[in-house]
Amino acid sequence: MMQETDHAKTDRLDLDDARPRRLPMTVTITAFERSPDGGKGLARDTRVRWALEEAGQPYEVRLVSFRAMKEPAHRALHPFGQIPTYEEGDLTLFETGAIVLHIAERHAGLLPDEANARGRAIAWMFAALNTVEPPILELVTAKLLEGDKPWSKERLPLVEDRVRDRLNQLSSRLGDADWLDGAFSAGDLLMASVLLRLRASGILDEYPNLAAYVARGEARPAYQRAFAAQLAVNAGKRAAG
Ligand SMILES: N[C@@H](CCC(=O)N[C@@H](CS)C(=O)NCC(=O)O)C(=O)O
Repeated sequence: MMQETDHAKTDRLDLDDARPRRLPMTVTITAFERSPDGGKGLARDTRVRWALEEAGQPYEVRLVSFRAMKEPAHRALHPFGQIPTYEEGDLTLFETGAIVLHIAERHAGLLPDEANARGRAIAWMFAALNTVEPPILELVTAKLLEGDKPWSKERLPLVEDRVRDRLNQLSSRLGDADWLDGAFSAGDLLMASVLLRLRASGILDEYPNLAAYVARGEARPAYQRAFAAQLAVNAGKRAAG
């Protein structure tokens, strides 16, 4: 066996010392200074907080007003002048799907290791945002922004039924499983976040397995921490916008 000389040992130590140290980078997200929901956790920063909590990653939050969100400094981070954004070193992201995927790809706990299972979990992320969320947002718009229109009463049942169509399909797929595809994943995190928006309408409760699925998501300690953090910002503040 070759003996390592003192000189070689010293060289290695020097090299080790010269190696750039990887300091953990601070993650900063943006959130409403005053959320329109008054802290019910429906603003989309909650999803990002939840993903970071699941991943065990610390983060900072920069609160922005509605006015500041539309100004050039924020638009440089988010082209559509919205929250949340995500900054980590020289990376800036917008869109909760992209942000949650970024977190999930870099940290354990949100995506399975096995390639096919990982692909399916990502498919559920897209399904949540691309297939299930749109009719739910349509319902929110119909109620909050169009409720006073003369045609609103006639349109609302159509919009509600489009939501029910999707929930019927989702409910059949979930069946009595705990999560959409095996263990909890970023797909479940986004799906539960999207479904949460329906609770006030009463429609979620028409699907006991989906209501229980959302409740399981909310019971996760990481969700509880995320919810509490956004509530701490919004509690007692008058909802604006
Ligand atoms: N598709 C975007 C939607 C972002 C979004 O709609 N953010 C809302 C808050 S939850 C917002 O900033 N609304 C204020 C506005 O659009 O002016 C995402 O998933 O990040």
